[in-house]
Amino acid sequence: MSQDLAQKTAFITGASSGIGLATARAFAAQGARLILAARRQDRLDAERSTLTGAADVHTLALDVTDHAAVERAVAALPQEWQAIDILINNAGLSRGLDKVYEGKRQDWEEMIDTNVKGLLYVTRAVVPGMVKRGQGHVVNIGSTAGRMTYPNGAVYCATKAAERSITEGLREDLLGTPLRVTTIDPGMVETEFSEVRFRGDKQRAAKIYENITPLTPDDVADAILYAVTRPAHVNISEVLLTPVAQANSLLFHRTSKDQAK
Ligand code: NDP
Ligand code: 8X3
Repeated sequence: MSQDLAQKTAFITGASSGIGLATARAFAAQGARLILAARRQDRLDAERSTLTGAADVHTLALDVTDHAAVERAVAALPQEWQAIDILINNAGLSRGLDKVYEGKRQDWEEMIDTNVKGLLYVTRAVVPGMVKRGQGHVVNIGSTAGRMTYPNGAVYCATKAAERSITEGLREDLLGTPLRVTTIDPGMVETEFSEVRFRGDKQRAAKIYENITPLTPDDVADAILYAVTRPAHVNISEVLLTPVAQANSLLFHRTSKDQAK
């Protein structure tokens, strides 16, 4: 029997934009209860009206890089929000496209603190409760970048390779419990990702998605929905999805010769 999300409680990090927001909407349509976290709580609250069908919504201003804040926020959840069934570790970012020997330390730290340490902090705060209750599903958002490194992207790619290892290790560590662990690894998805990478340079960001049809955040949300609604004995370990015009981290087919990367 496939799993029903109605009244299930899902905690989604990075829900103020892109894949996280699309996932919140997809889960809402299935009647889920949503804990939505991001640094921009105003954005989360502004999106409430788009979460059609959600059984209930709780928003949290949370910076996943702040381990004390993560622990506090999870411990302080109101009683009726404490039993988290599904954790979507989606919060993440890239900064810059630079050669390793020319990269900026601040960019490296931000990517590693968010994509690796932030994922660990949230997992550490949420998963013990799942183990205690004997129920839970952790979905981590990886990337094609974690499977093949591209030039000028070594540190971002390394954070997604770390996500892959951590997901694998978590699955091993939870063996013998009913918990499930999945990594969803998208290729190019049009979100605010590139605008964040290029620190607000919209023109440079737009070039990434030129002459190619990228994935949409809804495409990724659909894959997440598939993974979490399989029967309880089925673990979807990994989903790798790319636009048809992308073979891997390095190979894209653009309708013009302009290569953005
Ligand atoms: P967006 O920039 O649209 O969304 C990123 C989200 O992460 C935002 O909601 C942002 O919220 C949140 N976030 C960033 N830093 C923090 C933080 N320190 N604490 C809490 N929340 C944070 O990008 P995407 O939707 O594309 O990215 C989502 C995930 O998907 C990331 O892990 C990314 O690496 C991954 N991914 C993206 C791909 C793409 O091509 N777009 C492809 C493969 C994977 P706020 O700023 O409000 O805190
Ligand atoms: C995001 C996709 O190719 O920009 O993980 O790294 S890519």
